[in-house]
Amino acid sequence: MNALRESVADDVWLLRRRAAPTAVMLEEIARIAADAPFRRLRTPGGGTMSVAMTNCGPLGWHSDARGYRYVDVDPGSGRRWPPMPERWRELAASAAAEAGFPGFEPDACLVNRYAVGTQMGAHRDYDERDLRQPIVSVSIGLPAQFLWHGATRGGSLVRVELLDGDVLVWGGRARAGYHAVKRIAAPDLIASAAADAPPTDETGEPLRYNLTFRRAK
Ligand code: MD3
Ligand code: FE
Repeated sequence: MNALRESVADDVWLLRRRAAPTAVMLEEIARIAADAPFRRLRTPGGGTMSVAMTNCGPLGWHSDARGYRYVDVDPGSGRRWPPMPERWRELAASAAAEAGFPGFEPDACLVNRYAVGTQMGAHRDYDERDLRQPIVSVSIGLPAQFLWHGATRGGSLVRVELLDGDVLVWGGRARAGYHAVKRIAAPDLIASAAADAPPTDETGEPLRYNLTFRRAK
């Protein structure tokens, strides 16, 4: 069992292509974004994130001048976040179970959209109430270099290339670890000939999406 489960670090598991094919998920992302559009959030420090975000599920992650938090309505519209597709919830729960975290019931799914040149700096996810719950991440579209630092921001670095359909699960000792996504590179002609064409924005620019499933409350 679990021939496709790779250990990246203690309590960090990579399930290669576990979410492939991702075409249907792209349709679901488009449906979510039609209701709760992608937006670049402000940080408490006064910056603006390069990654655009939206959410689905009962709770959504939000950031503005007041800080980071989970909210049950989209501050952009005043309406509840769109529902989490049942298939997504099942995928997240079964991936968590395969990585050794049974009983995962996500109540939030943050959808990140990366254009070429965007990145996510080193950070920890600790806005969730119960840090014994894992996080499940699904990568879609352009490849990304994911950096795992562990307990400290400058800690021992593990680099993982995340490809379309890859699922990563963190929990236990890894749950509060620092991690980052390196600046997304323009598609490599040779590598992209071997992969499915990446999703694109309205102007034809290639994209990466990442879904992170969390138990926030
Ligand atoms: C590791 N997203 O949204 S996967 C994020 O690819 C985020 O968009 C990245 O980091 C992305 O916060 C990386 C998700 C992830 C989420 C939580 C973690 C990795 C984690 C918590 C602890 C360790
Ligand atoms: Fe994160």
